[in-house]
Order: sequence, then structure tokens, then C-alpha cells
Amino acid sequence: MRTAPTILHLDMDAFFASVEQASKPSLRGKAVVVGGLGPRGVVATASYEARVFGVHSAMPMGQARRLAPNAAYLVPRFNFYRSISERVMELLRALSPLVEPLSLDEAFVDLEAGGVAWDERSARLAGVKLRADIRAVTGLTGSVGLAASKMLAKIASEEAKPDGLVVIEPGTERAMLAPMSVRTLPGVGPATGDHLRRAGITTVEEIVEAGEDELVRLLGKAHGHGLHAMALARDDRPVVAERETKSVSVEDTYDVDIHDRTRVGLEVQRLAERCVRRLRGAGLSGRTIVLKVRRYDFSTLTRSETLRGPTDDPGVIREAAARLLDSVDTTGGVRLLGVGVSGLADYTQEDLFAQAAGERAVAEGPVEEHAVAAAEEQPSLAERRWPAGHDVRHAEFGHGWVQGSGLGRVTVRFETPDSEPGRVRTFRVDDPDLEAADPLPLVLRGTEGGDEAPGTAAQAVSSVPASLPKSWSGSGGGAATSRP
Ligand code: DCP
Ligand code: MG
Repeated sequence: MRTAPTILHLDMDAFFASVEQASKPSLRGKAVVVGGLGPRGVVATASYEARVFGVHSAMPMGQARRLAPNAAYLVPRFNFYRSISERVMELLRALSPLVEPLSLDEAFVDLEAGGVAWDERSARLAGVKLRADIRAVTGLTGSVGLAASKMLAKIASEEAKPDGLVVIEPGTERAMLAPMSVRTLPGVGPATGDHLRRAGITTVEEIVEAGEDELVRLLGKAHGHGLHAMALARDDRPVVAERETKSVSVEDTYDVDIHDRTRVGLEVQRLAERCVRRLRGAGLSGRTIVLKVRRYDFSTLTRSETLRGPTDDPGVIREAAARLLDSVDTTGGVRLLGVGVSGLADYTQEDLFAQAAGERAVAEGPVEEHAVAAAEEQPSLAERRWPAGHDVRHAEFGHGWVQGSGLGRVTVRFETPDSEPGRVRTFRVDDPDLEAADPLPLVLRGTEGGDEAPGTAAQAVSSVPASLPKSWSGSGGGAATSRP
């Protein structure tokens, strides 16, 4: 293991919720919950102000509403979050070629490999500068952990939250870990945690005391051995630039070829369910559903469908597998079937995903008819949907976002990232002056160091006279219309 704290772990603070607060001045300092708002929706994340009420990721939305009835409830804007994530990852890649993203808002960076840090002082400086750069480029805060291993860097960033930086000095690791919960260690989820607790082990120190043999007896060879090493703060895992593309899949070979089409369909459903159990067991979700079919003549084909975001929803995966099967000719018999999920993510979006149905991109194989119809046909004015939190433009009032809708009305707050908190107006859902809009940048490009082409945003901003009152009508209308 290295002797200097030159592995950096970055984790953005309350990522989706912070993006929403940066977009919407009226929500800054307020309780904000982002997630699926439908009946089976779950919380993706909550602002720190909402966490005070006990709201957290993966909680059913109904429960969140009971705990924090006055919070703002918003539908996620994944593409926007992804574009901001890309800018953060660019900053990380400027530090080192070894950047290992774990999710949209989290990554490891090997500072030593990038030559930007070699001891505690240089590592700390790099961390401080990174946090400032992230703030300048995205307007958001991220927390940084620095340590001599990945495990400890991640623990450090957790300690640093929110909006902080923590360095774990080499030599102090074991004493620091000792009193911590076993759940702090990588790979200890609720199930392993319970298992250890039943054996009387709740802290990292108790893992060390139990000894490696006992851990192996409790958890099996690989997991027991690995966990014991982690408890001793031994973690040599390198930062790897690209995560290996993994997938979770299950397949069955049949002794006798299956000819009956109904039976083939049932087998595919069963495999899809087994695949979901594995996926969930590993705490993963994935974007691409793959169906594998080997026919009587050993010809093997695969079909795949890529969704807009990762899912671990059994219904969504079963349906995708069934759609894929529709495109495969199985007359003559089938000797093997498999269902897999790839494009894996560490976090699950569960039911958030339900609302993305109909937005699916089909990679190969059959085209889902109603999804395509939905994408191609312009909905009539009366049928338009106004998801809470999404951006809109009004011909007269300018840029705003949907605060709520129902009973044929939509309520819009007119404000932009750089305006004062804006005012609210209500329209009919079919108001022809109202249209969906793209999100505005959180930080005006061009103010961040001159790497932008001249004449775009910087000019648009400077064309707004400094004396213009920063009122809702001034910057909400003026600045927004002159943006690229
Ligand atoms: N996310 C999600 N579903 C989950 C967990 C997370 O959709 N069960 C999304 C929303 C989060 C983002 O991923 O904003 C990043 O996840 P984090 O676990 O890093 O949580 P936050 O960034 O929201 O908060 P923290 O400040 O604790 O990192
Ligand atoms: Mg985060």
C-alpha cells in the first residue's frame, strides 16, 4: 500500500437535489425531494434540508411526503444531471489519467499517477483546488476524501460531507476504523451486516478480533478473507480508468428442445426474474436487457434493448425480455435461453424508471410500436404533460419551471439560475404560449476562465445592462432570451 494520501474520492453533495436548487433560486436553502412521483415512486435523493425530516434515498415517496409535507417534490432530469456529471469528470481527468467513476456523482482519482500529488501537502492542495474548480464550473459543492487506499478515501469523503475535505493520514487508519460500524466497510450491505451482528460482530474492531478463520467460516472464503483485510485497513485495489464492462446474466440449457412457443415465453419470464434477483443481490441496476437464444441447430443469437436509465424493476425487465423474444423465430425448437442485464450502475432508480417508459431507445430487435408512436406524434396541446420541476418557456413571461399541475392547470415559477426567486403564475395545460424548454446552464459559461468561444454566453450576459434590476421580469425575460 502507498504511504501518502494520494487517492482521492469525490462525491457530490445531494447531487440531483443540489442541481435543482442551483437551477431554481426559490428552492435554495429549502427541503427538496427528487424522485418518482407516481404511486410506486421512490426518493432518488433529498436536499440536506429535507434529510433533517428523515427523508433519504430509496424511501417510498408516500413516506417522504408524510415526513416532509412542505418540501418541493420534483421529477428527475437525468440528461441534465448527466451533462453536469460530464463536466465534473472532465475536471477529474485533468488531474490524472486514472479516474474511476462509480456513478454520476462519484469517482476515485489516483493523484500520484497524474503527477499532481506525492505527499500529504500536495494531495491536500489538489483536493482544495478541485473543490474550488467544481464550484466555479458547476456552481455545486462536492466533498473530497484523501487517503492511501480507495476504501479509506471513500470513508473520508463520507466524513467530509457536506461541502468538506478530509485527509486520513497514513498510520492513523486502523485506530480510526476500529470503532466504526462494520457497515462502513465496502461490501457490507444490510444482509452481511445482519449476519455479522447475529455472530456478535458490529464494529470493525470486532472483525479484527474475530480473526480471519471465523470471518471465512461466517461469510465464505472470498468475502471473509477480503473483509478481514479491509478491517485491518489493507486495501491494495488500484484505481482503474475504465470500469470493466460487466453484466449479470442467467441461462438454462434444456435436455430436450422446447418447441412450444408459450413454454418458451414462460421460460424467458422465469429467467428474467432470476436475473433480477441476482442484479438486486449485487446492489446493481442496468440499462441494457439482453436475450440469448440457441436454436435446435446450435445457431445462437442475441437481441438487446437499451433503456434510458438503469433499472432493476422485474416488471420492466420481464417486459423488455418478452419484447425481444417477439423478434426471434423459435420454430424448430430452442435448446438454450438466457436473459442478461448490462450497462450496470451502482445505484438503482427503481420506480423512477416507470416514468421513463415510453422513452425507450431500442437498440436492436423489435421496435416497440406504441413507444415509437409516442415519440413521433406530437401530442395535442391538451394532452401535454408537465412534470414537476421541468423547464418551460412562456411567450410573454420567459423561462420558468413547473411547480405543479392538475385539474387542467399548470403552475409555473418564472426564475432562472441567476435571477432572484421568481413569481408564480397559473395557466391552462393547453395554453399555446407555454412550451417545454431545455434547462439553462447553472453557471454562465465564459466567466470561468476564457475557454469558451467568444461571442456566445459571455456576450449575451454582458449585453444585459448592469443597472437592470434583477427582478423576475428583468433577468427572467431578458437574460434568458439572449442565452444560447
Ligand atoms: N440516486 C438514486 N437512487 C438512489 C441513490 C442515489 O437515484 N437509491 C441518485 C440521486 C443522487 C445521486 O444518485 O443525487 C448520487 O447518489 P449519492 O448516494 O452520492 O447521494 P447524494 O449525492 O444525493 O447525497 P450525498 O451528499 O449523501 O452524496
Ligand atoms: Mg453524492
